[in-house]
Amino acid sequence: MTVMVAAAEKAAKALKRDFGEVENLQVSRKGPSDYVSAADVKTEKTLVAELSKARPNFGFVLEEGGIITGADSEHRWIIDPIDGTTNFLHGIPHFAISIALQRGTEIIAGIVYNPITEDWYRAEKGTGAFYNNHRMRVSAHRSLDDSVVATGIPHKGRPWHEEFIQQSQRVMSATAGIRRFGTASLDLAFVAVGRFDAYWEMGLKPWDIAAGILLVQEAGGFVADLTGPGSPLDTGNILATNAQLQAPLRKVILGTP
Ligand code: LIP
Repeated sequence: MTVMVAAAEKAAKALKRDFGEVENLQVSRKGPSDYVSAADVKTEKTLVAELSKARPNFGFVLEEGGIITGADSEHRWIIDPIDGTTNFLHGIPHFAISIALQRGTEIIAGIVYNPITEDWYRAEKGTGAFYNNHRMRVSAHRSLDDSVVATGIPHKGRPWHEEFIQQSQRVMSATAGIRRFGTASLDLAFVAVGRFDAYWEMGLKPWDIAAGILLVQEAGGFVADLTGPGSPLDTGNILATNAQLQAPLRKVILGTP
């Protein structure tokens, strides 16, 4: 945990400066997109360098750099340097550095850090989850009527458009509201801290959700694949809820009896 936090802190310094610059670039004709891709790569490089210094043998699964196999084949870091890139690109201060540590197939530690609000969400397997220095618990809402449910909306170039429309139509008539904030790792962190009662999305990558999955589990919630028995880390389709809503919400999303 110390190693992960130190790496994220180091990478966040430059990322904050880059975000300030992106806000200025919004009004320029060329726009900030090349600049943001460079910030993504630079942040990832800092994280890889810092984590490698502390744990030279661990491997990596990286959003930008792909898979790096380590001498220690048991351990690998799963990293999204800027989760919520579209928010970052548009000057919306809701994005995060997400780092998970996997041992074998199990996620054993994770952090999600929003460098703008300076909020930390952290968990280690078996020892609970923390929001800054407070212990996190998922919400206690038992009924879908009272529940606020987060999701991700597929966009141009992504599959599942038709399915999402059907799903959200069912969810909107069964719950207190749907939210789309644009950063999967923070959506999961918000479930863990009890702000959202649940979150579902399809077509995600392991680096979007690896750390967030552990946050929800260690905060007393449930995470599963949306449709089948597989792991959302493999399928990319996720349903994360508090302790009560997993089965009823799944039925509503999928429209099953
Ligand atoms: C993004 C997610 C977001 C999801 C997007 C995308 P990126 O990750 O966090 O919530 O809806 O489709 O995958 O690309 O910004 O790291």
